[in-house]
Amino acid sequence: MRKIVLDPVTRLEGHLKVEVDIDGGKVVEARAVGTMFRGFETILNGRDPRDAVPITQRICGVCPVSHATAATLALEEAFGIGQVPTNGRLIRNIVLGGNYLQSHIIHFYHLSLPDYVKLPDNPLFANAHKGDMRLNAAANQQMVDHYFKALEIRRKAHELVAHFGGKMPHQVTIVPGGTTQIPTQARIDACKALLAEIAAFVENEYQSDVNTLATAYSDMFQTARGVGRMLSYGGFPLDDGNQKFLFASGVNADGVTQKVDRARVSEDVTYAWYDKSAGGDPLSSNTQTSADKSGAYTWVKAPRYGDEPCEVGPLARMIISGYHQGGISAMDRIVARYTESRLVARHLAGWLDELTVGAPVAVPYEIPESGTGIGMMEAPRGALLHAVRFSGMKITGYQAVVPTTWNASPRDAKNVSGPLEKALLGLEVPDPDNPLPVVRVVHSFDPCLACAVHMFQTEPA
Ligand code: NFE
Ligand code: MG
Repeated sequence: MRKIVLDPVTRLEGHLKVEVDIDGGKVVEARAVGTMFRGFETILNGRDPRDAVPITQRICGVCPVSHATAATLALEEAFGIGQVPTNGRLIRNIVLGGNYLQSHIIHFYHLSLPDYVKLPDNPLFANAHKGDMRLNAAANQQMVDHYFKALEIRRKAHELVAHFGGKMPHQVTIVPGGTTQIPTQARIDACKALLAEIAAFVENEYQSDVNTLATAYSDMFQTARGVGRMLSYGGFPLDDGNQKFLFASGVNADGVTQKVDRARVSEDVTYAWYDKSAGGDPLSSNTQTSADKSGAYTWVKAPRYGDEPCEVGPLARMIISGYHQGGISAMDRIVARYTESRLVARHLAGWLDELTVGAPVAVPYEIPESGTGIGMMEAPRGALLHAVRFSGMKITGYQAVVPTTWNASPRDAKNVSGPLEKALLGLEVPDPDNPLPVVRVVHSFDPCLACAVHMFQTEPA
């Protein structure tokens, strides 16, 4: 038996530690460990409910749009705001869509490719992985060229977002009632020009690079199935009445999709460093820590639907929406992220066309003295829920149940693992001195621990 500790295992986004025990060339035990406590939910207590929109964005520099949106939706429910104007809906889709594209491009090219491609002999890549790099020299070089081009394209996606959302990573225009940015023809034209370049990259380079990777590493279609239960809250409204969404909502297992009942979403804290009161329904739970709790091993709570762990993210969305032909595996996650990027790029063009120059983007509203609300949406990494309660115009409780919290969830009261832990169990690791297969599986989920643990503690827990 050999214990391997990868810490951190994520390239950019936060601090995920993964521990695996390997016996007979296979993973027999896996633990996903969130090593940071951040306490955003605690920071919100006592503040004006509207502060949730700017403050929760700071949870993460990769997906601030999603936290702004989820907070906004939660407040809209609490404030009794119904429909936002067409322009408001479209601008939210455009800002989120641009953010999806930058997020998926950075995942494929900058967070994943280094697991599969030999990077240049350059001090920047001095710690790159070795071994099992299967592409021939020409294919490898093309991927490396696209690694650098993707940095440019990703910058353009940020620019697109900035036109209607504000400069990344601070989206200042998403507010309860709609948005604050009234469309001008100049901004629409600028976004269209940026989108043309981004979409061409997605349809050409990204598509062919995903195919190349999927062909060379086709065995990755047989690995890392995880829990097999997929969850999506639904994303990108296509009409003003919120009847039609680009991504459907649903819970899917064994080929059957059921409607999502938000009352069934809860968090378990049996193995997380929190007090019992921090578990349960996000509308009534809290973020009370318990750093000395025996048996606990992570700052990540364990979200459950009913009693079940669920995988969230592009693969879940593509399966539930009927866009994914394959199965559930590490490579299916990479392919689904591409499928989704193409869909979003194509729809972005339509949303830009649908905007009406000068037309309203928001509706006025009154703020009640007290209330509760839940906002549910799809962030690039999956299903995101914010729950707010306030009275006397002060927040009395705020909970965020975040995509990576679902995917990197620890065991629950029934000792059942979350998707990432489960995906690692049974994985073949022929050379324990080079646990590259483990890294590939972890990265297929595109984990973001900044989001998942949403105060940095300078002393070890
Ligand atoms: Ni920090 Fe995030 C996304 C959210 S994931 S990237 O997408 O919400 O846990
Ligand atoms: Mg939380």
